[in-house]
Amino acid sequence: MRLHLLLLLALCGSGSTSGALSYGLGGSWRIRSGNRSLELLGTVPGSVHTALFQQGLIQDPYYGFNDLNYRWISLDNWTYSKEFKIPFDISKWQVINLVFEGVDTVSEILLNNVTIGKTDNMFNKYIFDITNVVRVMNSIELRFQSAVLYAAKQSKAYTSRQVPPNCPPLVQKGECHVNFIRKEQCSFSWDWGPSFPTQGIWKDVRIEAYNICHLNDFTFVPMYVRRTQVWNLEIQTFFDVISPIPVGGQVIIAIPELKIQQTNNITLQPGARIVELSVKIKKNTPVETWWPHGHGNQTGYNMKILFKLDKDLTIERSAKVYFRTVELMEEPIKGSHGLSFYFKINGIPIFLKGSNWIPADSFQDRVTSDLLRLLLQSVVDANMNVLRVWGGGIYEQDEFYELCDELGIMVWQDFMFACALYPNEQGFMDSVAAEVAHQVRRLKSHPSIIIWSGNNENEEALMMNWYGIKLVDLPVYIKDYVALYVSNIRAVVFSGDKSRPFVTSSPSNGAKSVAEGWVSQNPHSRFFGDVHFYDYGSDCWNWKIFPKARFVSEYGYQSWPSFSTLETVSSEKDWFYKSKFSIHRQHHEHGNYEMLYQAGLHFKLPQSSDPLRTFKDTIYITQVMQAQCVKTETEFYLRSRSEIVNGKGHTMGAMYWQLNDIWQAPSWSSLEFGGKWKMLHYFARNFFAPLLPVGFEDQDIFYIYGVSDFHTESKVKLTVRIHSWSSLKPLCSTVTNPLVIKAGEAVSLYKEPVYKLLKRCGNCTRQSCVVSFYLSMDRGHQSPTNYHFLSSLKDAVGLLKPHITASISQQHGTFVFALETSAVAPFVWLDVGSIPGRFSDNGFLMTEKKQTVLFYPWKPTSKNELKRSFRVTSLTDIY
Ligand code: BMA
Repeated sequence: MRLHLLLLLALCGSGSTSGALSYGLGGSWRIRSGNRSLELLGTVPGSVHTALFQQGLIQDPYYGFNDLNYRWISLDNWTYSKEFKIPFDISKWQVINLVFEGVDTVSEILLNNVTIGKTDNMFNKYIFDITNVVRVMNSIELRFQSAVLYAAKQSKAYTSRQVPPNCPPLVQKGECHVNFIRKEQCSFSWDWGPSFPTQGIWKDVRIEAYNICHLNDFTFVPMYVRRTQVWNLEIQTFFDVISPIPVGGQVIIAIPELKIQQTNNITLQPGARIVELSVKIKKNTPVETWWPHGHGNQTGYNMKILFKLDKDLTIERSAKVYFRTVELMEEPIKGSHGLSFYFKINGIPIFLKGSNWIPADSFQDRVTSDLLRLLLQSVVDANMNVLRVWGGGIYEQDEFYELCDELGIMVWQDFMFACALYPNEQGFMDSVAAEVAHQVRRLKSHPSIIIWSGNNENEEALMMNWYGIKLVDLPVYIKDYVALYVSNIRAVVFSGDKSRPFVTSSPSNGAKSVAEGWVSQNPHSRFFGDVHFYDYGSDCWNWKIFPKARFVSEYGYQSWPSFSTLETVSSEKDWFYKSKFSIHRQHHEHGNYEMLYQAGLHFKLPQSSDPLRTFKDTIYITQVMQAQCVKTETEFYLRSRSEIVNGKGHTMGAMYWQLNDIWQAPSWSSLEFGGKWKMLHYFARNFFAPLLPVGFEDQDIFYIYGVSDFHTESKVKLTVRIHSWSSLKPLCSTVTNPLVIKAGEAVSLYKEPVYKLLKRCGNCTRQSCVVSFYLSMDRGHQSPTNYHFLSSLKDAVGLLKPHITASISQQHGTFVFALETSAVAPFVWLDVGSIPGRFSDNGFLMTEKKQTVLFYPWKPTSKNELKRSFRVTSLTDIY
């Protein structure tokens, strides 16, 4: 019996494969608990939890405290089984394989009572040769072991040394030893997520039958040869040739839009064969490159590849090819020690703006195409161009990357290792090697992926000694680290894909970490590589607390999701900030306290006598705080891109933690579970705009920088206005002469001592006034209007309680909210409860009497429905 671990690529597209048959085994399966007390039907792909829920045997696992109530599910050993009839004549096929795209996680697989294989890595693909076992009528069984019990057993059996952390912090209410199992690391709980260590067949399963030979995988990477200015499309095809004699024939590769048609003769020798093909695209061919969102189009070309082989065997595949180059630039910087750390796409330096992606659900079978599209569309709608697929989750499904290709979202792809040390025994290492080879082969044809990264924060964990390892033991742990991420993962990556950069960890010092033996004494150096930065204790309105680093791949603040999202998993008794429920959903130590502490630095905290009102107002103020904190921090990074101060700066990436949520709970996300935009996401849409004015103070001098992502120089005029909190008429307004912002730069456009500014605008004080400003360009392009607070809003003088009304009308698929306010209103928040959709802007500072905002529904709705759910809140409403 043969066992292949790393075959096939799902990008293959829609090609027909004569000479081979594929028969899906998804759909309905039987599931039973260890002692057979529970037997039910479940869907494949899926998990035991979803099956139990669908059959009405448990409640919504996300409701209330059900993560704890249902712990028994993951401690049991479940069995999946099915009877099936083969719908073709098995005697006509030389090889019949059983193919699992993904098994979660530890199982023994029996076909007709014969063990055909075992699985222990949910990120692997498993192919079992069942030619000698399969019959017309079959029974298949997958006997799962509890992932939690398996991990504990593995950890116990590993006697060479401790592999910390043993267990997550208690506040996470999670399971232990997740680093001993190749499974979604956050499924044992995280500081934003519940513990649901699932079991099941989580991806497609099918039977494949073939004669002569079979094309398992097909990958392609366009490489640009700068010297000759020619694109070279490198294609790899992976065959299983079962014919005892060589198979000859031709391969025809066609990209009609580029007028390419190339024919090669090939001979496939018996065995597992990789055929490498190369298509040289002539210098004068008008190839349009793929660009990140905001920098150009995402042009792709349809490609067909057709094998015409002996004995009339034809194999055809089609795919979309995108052309782009990526370079990670680590070079000396004038005026600084250290190295740069930034990306060039198609030769142009690109500031990476975006966020970090976590799994969109604990139960992956619930992550539909619609949900993925909605979340990823929200990424580009917020003017982001990058996501990091974070190493504590999963390698995402194919559709995720296809959408990123299509939308122009660059992907920083971690390998799935996070916040832990890992064992180094051979079995584990082999499993990882197979996993990495499979994932690289599956994903490498996507232009969206611009970098591979070995792990999340494990260099930092080791070198900053998170786990209290004795100094004498450090060398052996470093040796393990290098063995896993360098000798193993990095080597496997480069043997499969040399077209993009690899870093061992995020954060790391990049080339400097390499030079220091792959681990740096201080992995979050401001002078090298990327950094992660969190500080909940300092005042986030003070930009001086933030690192002027080369690249910031994680930073953030928590907030609570909206009431309409929480309402679906809680009841009235839960609706106050210190309820058992509110404490239970918070997985970050002191998180609920920290949010109020940070909010309290600049805002009055809610004080209504109605507890429900106070709860809703508290949710609101945490969102205001988060949005304002992340705005201040991001703007600092954005404006640091073109300058070096004391050797620091040249910042070229700002990716806040975290984009999305796995359930309904407080977290760092800007999108709630299900996709509703928090205030932060609306803010991101503004602060990531391609043209942005950034205001800040240094030693009582007020500055405005202009930040541009355009590829050409911009001539802009800057309008600066001072408003009194107590009046809807600006106190004064100035417009500058045209100023120049060079392509892709941040430059100081305006500078004035605060006292002068206030004096100029008569009777103004820091407490009574606020500054707003925007940039305008010749052909009507205008930046978002930004603002700068001159004092904490809890000290603001003259703020009135505004009366804000909205009249709603419908224009085709969109709804127009015509707003009118009686007074200046900060942080105006429009909410339509659980009606899916988003506004064109939200959480804004309203300084004019009238403002029009659009609502884009994600599902059909009506004016009346919107009217019924609509609520507007602004800052003083909570006082
Ligand atoms: C970083 C991430 C995650 C975590 C986040 C917030 O360390 O990599 O592990 O969820 O911070 O604490």
